[in-house]
Amino acid sequence: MTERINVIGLGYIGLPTALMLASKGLQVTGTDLDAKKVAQLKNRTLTFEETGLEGLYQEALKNGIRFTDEYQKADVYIVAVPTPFHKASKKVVADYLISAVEKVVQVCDDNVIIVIESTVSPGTIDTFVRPIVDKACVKHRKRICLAHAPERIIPGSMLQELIYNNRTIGADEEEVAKKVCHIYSSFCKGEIDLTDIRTAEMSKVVENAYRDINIAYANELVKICRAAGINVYELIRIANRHPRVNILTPGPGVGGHCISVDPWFLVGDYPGLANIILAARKINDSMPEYVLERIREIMDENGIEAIEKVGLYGLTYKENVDDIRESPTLQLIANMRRHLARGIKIYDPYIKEDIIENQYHDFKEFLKNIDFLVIMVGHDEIKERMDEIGDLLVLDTRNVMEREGVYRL
Ligand code: SAJ
Repeated sequence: MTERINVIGLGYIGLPTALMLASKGLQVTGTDLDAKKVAQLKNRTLTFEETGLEGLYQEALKNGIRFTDEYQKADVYIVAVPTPFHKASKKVVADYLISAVEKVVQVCDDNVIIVIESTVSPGTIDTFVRPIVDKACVKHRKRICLAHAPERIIPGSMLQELIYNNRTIGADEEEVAKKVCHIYSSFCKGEIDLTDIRTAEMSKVVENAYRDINIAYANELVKICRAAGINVYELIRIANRHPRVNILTPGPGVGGHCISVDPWFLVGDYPGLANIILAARKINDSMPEYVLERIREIMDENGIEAIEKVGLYGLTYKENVDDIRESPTLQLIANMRRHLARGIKIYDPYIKEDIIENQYHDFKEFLKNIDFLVIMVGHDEIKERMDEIGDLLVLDTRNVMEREGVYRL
C-alpha cells in the first residue's frame, strides 16, 4: 500500500493505531500538539505502558514512522483526539475535533479522506465536522471525504483487540468506505461492517452504554443484596448458571474514559428518551459514595477512629492499567474531602509519580502504616501479595481476596 497516513492525536488510541499501520509497512506520520510527547516518541520512549506496545513501537520505528507536532500532507488522515463531555449539559465537547479538522483541511491536498476515530455523540460529524469540510471543498476546490471508524479496544489488551475485534466503518459513499476498510484491513483480522456515518457514531455510543447498563445492574444488586442480607457474588454466580443470564461484576464504580462518559452523550442529546441509560449512569456514579459509607460502617464496627489508619489500594480505573481517568478511587477521595478528615493513605503499583497526598510507592511501607485496607482495584500485584496482607482488616470492593472475614461490598 502506498497511502500516506497522518494520524492526528497520539494518545491511547492514536498511538497504537499509528504504530500498527506503520508496522504493516504503511507510510505513517503521527502528529500531536503536545511537543513534549512528540519529543519523547522521537527519542524512542513510549508515552504509556501497554502489553506488546514496545515491540510494536520498535517495528514501526524500523519501518520509518515519524512523529511531529505539525499536520502533514497525506492521503488519509486518522483523527483520534479527545472528545470529553460537558459536565453540565452532558453534550460532547467537540473543540479538539473541530480544531484538528480545521488544521487538516488547511494543509491537505485534493482527494483525501478524513477518518474520525474519536468517539462522538451521534450527529457530531454532521453538525461540527461536515461544515468545515464542505466549506474547504468549495473554497479550495478540493475533494475531501469523511469517514468514521470508532475504536473498540480495551486498555490492557489493546493490541490483541486492535487486530482481532470486528470494526465498524461509516462513510457517505461505498467507494470511500471500501478504501478506509482496505487500510484498516492491513492489520485488522476481524470483520468490518460498512455503514453510514450516523449509524457508526451511534453504534459506538450504544455499545458502551450497553456495558454501563449491565454493570449498573450488578451494582444495583449489591445494594439490594446488602438490604436482603444475601451474598451478591454467590447470587450472581448462581444466576449466571442460567443459559441466558450473564450478570457482570459489581465494583466500586465505573471509570475510564469510555464507559463512564459515552452514555452521557445520549442523555445529553435525548433527555426524556434515554431513561435506562441515565439511571445506569446514576447508579454507577453512586458507587464511590456507597464504598465510602461501607468504609465508615466498618470503621465504626471495628473501633477505628482515625482516617489516617485507612489505606486505599488502587488509583487506576481498573486492574493492570496505568490510566486514572474517571477513577472510582479519585471520586471517592473527592467525596471524602467533604465528609471526613484528610489523611487516608493511598498506594498503586502502576502510578509511579506523586499525584495525590499521602501516596506510597512501596507496598510494605503502605501496609505498615494502616489498620484497614480497602481494595479499590484488583491489580494482579495484590493477588500475588495476599500473604503480606496477613489478617489485616480488609474491605474488598473487587472480590479478589478469598480469605474468610473480609468485608465486601
Ligand atoms: N467494571 C465493573 N464491572 C464489570 C466490568 C467493568 O465494575 O463487570 C468497571 C471497571 O472496573 C472500569 C469500568 O467498569 O472502572 C470500565 O471498564 P471496562 O473494562 O468495561 O471498559 P474500558 O473502559 O476499559 O474499555 C471499554 C471497552 N468496552 C467494552 O468492554 C464494552 C472497549 O471495548 C471500548 O473500546 C473502550 O471502552 C472504548 O474506548 O470505548
